[in-house]
Amino acid sequence: MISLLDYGAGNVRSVRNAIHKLGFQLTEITKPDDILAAERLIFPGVGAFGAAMSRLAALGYLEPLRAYLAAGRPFLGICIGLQCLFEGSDESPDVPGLGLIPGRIRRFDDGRLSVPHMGWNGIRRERDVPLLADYDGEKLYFVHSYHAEPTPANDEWILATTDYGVRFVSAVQRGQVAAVQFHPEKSGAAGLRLIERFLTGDRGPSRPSPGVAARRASDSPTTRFAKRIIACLDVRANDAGDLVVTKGDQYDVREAGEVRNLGKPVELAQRYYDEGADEIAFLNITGFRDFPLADQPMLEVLRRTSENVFVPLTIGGGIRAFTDADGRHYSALDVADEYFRSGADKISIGSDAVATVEQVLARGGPDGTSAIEQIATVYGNQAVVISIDPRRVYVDASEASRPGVIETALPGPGGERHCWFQCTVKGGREGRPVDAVTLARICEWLGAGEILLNSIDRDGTGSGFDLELVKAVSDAVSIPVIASSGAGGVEHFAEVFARTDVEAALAAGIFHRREVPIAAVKAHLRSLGIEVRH
Ligand code: 1PR
Repeated sequence: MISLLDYGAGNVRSVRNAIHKLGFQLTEITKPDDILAAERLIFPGVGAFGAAMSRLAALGYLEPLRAYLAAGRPFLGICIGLQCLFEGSDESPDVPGLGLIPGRIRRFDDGRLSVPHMGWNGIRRERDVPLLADYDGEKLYFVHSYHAEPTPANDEWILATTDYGVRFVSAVQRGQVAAVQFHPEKSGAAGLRLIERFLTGDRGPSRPSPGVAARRASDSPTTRFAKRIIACLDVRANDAGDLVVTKGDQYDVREAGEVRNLGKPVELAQRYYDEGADEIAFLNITGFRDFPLADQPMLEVLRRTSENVFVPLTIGGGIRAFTDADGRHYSALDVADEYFRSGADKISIGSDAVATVEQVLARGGPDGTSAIEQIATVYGNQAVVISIDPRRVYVDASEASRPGVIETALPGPGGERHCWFQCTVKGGREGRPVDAVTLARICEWLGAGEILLNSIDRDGTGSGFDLELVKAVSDAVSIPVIASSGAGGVEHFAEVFARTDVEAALAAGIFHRREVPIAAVKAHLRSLGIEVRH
């Protein structure tokens, strides 16, 4: 029997789904005594170090957990579940960790690389153990801003390390107590194999193990972080009321009066998982007008997808405060809670982020009540994506010095050589005064962990990403940016990665219409020496 230590701070649905998919039964830890009664304990930590430790203390879990670990009983910590085993973390300097492993958790602060470290990276095995016996050099999914440092004092614990500006600890084990910094439940087949190894116990390698010296030689000397390829599903009900994946041309999803229907959301997501998408995003594109918690089919799509798709899932649309017909008030956090409970790993905020930034600018600062701040506090910055829907607005040279205005190589209809990128809300229907660069900067400051950067001008055109827009935004922030809108062929992905610093590129139409397979995009990037996940 597997016991799951869910301290109620984040989404652990994907861990549950992975365990069920592997055919195991699961019980939940609901009281301190359950910890010592567990046969195998999984601790998927989510959110911040301090919040996790405080929550464990408040629930009375700390002492039984210490006793369980001290007895060396089977344990698998994931992400914060690894970090809590150390003595403390710079994330919450006053909160002690469990202190099982010597050393502190530090922030990534290389200054050049995006933080969080979000995406697919390798691991370099430092020890030959059954837990990693099936690992075959695949990349695994990481998402964290803090990392454990390898030191001589914790050397005997270190199973694997990973490079991201610095070399950090990506897996530890001593006896039956193990923990990993990556998310095996989000790392595709490679991650599921690792979880299965833990669940079945140390039954020895299933295939011949070459031994640690040979392993070290076969693992690359430094691990390499991959650019991500994301498939995006714009979802809405068609006129018959069926939930369909649709796709617009510059956000117009109707063709001959009908909502374009490109397939069923769950089936399409499964196809993209099978074809090697690194992430899948669902955008509930009418969420801005329909209350998403009333949209049970959309939540069901998420639940069903997350049962079989083991890469990160992002969902956006309608994340904002809402009062229903009975006068009941829901905060944006309530809406996000429901999306996370249904299987989302990240939520994306569109229109509400624009309203927030306008308020911040008007007030001269944040007040802690925005959806971004509230959701980031509970679920961590990495769980909050800002989806921006900008449109080019051309201006003449007299406005060149206004904030957000760039000189463009693509002149406007009147020959204008300057433009700015105007944020829109409600699916592009309404333009707002704030520009995309300012929006991205302020959202990062408020605690967003990633930017999904669309372009209404390029959406559905197949003419390539708007490189000027992508560069302007990605140069302005240090969180990861996903370039979106306009991919028409493999060369457009190569171009956006070669000419800007974005970490991910997203496409919809070419994947839905089977014009360009995800594998072809990755093969092309690999041929150019751009690192991708196999
Ligand atoms: O404002 O928080 O309710 O969120 C609404 C969300 O729905 C936003 O993320 C917004 O981008 C999205 N959305 C609203 N209306 C549309 C529409 O198309 N009419 N879709 C829409 C945005 C853009 C991308 C698309 C890329 C790539 N679609 O999702 O997938 O442009 O397409 P391509 O590769 O085919 O060019 P809120």
